[in-house]
Amino acid sequence: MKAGTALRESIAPTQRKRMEMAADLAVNGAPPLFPEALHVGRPNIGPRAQFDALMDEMFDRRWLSNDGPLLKRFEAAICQRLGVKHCVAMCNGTIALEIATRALGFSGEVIVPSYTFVATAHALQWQEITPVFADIDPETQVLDPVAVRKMLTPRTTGILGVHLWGRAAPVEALRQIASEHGLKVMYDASHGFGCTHGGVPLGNFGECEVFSFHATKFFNTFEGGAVVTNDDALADKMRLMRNFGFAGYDNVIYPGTNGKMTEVCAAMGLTNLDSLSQFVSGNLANYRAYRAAVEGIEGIRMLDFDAAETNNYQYIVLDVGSDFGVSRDRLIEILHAENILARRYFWPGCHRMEPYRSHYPNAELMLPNTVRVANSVVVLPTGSAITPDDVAAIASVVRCAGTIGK
Ligand code: T4K
Repeated sequence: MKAGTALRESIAPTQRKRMEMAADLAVNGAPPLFPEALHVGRPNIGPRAQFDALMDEMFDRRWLSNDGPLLKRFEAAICQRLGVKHCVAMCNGTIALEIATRALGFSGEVIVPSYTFVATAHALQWQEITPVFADIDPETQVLDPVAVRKMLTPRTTGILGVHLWGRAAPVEALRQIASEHGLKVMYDASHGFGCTHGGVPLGNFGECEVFSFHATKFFNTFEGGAVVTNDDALADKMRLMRNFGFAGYDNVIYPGTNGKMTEVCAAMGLTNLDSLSQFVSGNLANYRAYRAAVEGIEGIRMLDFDAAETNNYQYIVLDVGSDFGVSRDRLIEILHAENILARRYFWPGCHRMEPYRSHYPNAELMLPNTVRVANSVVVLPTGSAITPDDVAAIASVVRCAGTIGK
């Protein structure tokens, strides 16, 4: 299969139902616009023959895991692409976060956004480090440095910023806060593979950065993740931690865990790395199609990617304002009825998930922007399984939904 080929039998745009009035909507009894579900997070997959050739190599070699040759090639390829010194590949992004935060010596309290996937907070909580939630900037949807300053206490040891949607956290301001208070900063760059800040690839900021290579990410290794860093000692420590603390046969010098990436996953990574430019161009075409199609819909704002940076365009994020025709949640119901499985990422915010909801019942008082954004965001399908024609059809549902109640 060619990279980027759509898997779904698509209905010719001319045969699709017209979306002109409320009666055209599936929630009102009309047939759904799409016969099969359109997902957010359909994997981008490179050429199967390339992957198969690597699998043949692997089976012939009978080397399946534990620092195998494909893993080494994969780590070297990541370093080269990002311009970082070290890549420590892992079995998933969550374990990579746990290992990175532990290797940095985080303890006590660490400041994180609440508006992120829950794994960012859980990676800390799992190690009995307290995630302290700071508010976001409502425009960029990443940490607000002013809010970060408000959450500092004598127990704060670090800041874990998130490059949400592939948009860089305010790295310069966070560096400044960290240096004033003797803190360490690292980033959850799970959404940011292939994106830059000031022309520098994400992966080069803070003490280290963590990527998720989960199936739903712009770049995937089935499951997988990595910590990248320019710090030699930190990389050595994380390599030990990833492999039970083994420093050679029978010699354990550290309390480690099992964070290893398999050869199968490394092979998927090597395959997909070669197709990244096709994945980006598909995403970019969809992003432009969405921009054009939602333009002028009252109450809908689509998040921009900064054209001065390199972006992966993996997330299509709409902000549904109070002047839109229906509520955000009703829009989601309308889209789902059409087989468009839009998501409310990252509703309701980590602070309203357990155990944080019970630990900090009043957290919301410090998180007004998080609450507003989490209540108004809709993430729409894109990626190599979606075409610009699909995008136009999806946007026609949003436009039609907006006319209800007006
Ligand atoms: N930090 C951040 C900021 C993250 O976003 C994530 C992961 C992490 C840390 C942790 O990294 P990992 O430990 O996961 O490497 C998904 C993913 O499971 C999760 O990896 C991801 N973030 C999060 C944003 O999304 P769900 O609960 O939304 O997954 P699910 O099963 O609903 O899948 C999403 C859609 O993708 C489905 O509608 C179907 C489609 N899909 C999914 C898979 C797995 C496919 O079409 N094919 C597939 O193989 O969490």
